[in-house]
Amino acid sequence: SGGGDGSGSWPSATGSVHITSTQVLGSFFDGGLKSYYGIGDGGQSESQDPMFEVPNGGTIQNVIIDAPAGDGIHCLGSCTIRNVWWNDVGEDAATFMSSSSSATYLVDGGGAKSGSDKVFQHNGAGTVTIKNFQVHSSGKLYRACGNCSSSYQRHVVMNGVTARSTKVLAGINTNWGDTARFSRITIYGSATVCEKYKGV
Ligand code: ADA
Ligand code: CA
Ligand code: CA
Ligand code: CA
Repeated sequence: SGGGDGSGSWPSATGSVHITSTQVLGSFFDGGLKSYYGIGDGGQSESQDPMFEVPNGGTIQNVIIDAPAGDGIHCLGSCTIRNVWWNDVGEDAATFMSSSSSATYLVDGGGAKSGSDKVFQHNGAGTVTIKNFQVHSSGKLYRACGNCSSSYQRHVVMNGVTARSTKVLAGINTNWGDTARFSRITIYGSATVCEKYKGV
């Protein structure tokens, strides 16, 4: 917490919760900064179950996610992910899935470590905002899906992000009109800020 730019201190868990199936949340869930773990194998196989499914308009906050973390958080529509900390990202950390071009997904505070490939995976339409967030030892902080069956236009706004040992901040498909905006970015080591792809 603190900092406002993703430079705050990484929290310790207040307890731990082993889950064995996806937690299908209501419109508001506060995890009390406990550690949740137990879905999937911690590796990169696709189609692992998510840890948490958040409904359209829902908020998940104050959660620590530990391995194995499966497919992370799924936002079925607009959502807020506030002060959520991934100690070891699973296949990815969260997936944004709305079919509406006006969907807004907000990641506010928190951080992610050890995402072998992607942290935030944008498969639906709309705009992902990532603010006051830190990422360590990961591939891409954000990727607009390059091969999903719906070639939506996808947008990302990063405001107050600190990256360490991370290869790429955003990967977007310029042929589909995706956009990425950056402000208050701090990079330790080297990173590509925006990698442009051709979606297929
Ligand atoms: C890979 C895959 C995509 C999608 C994504 C995900 O990037 O190529 O089609 O499945 O993973 O949602 O994890
Ligand atoms: Ca994937
Ligand atoms: Ca990992
Ligand atoms: Ca995934």
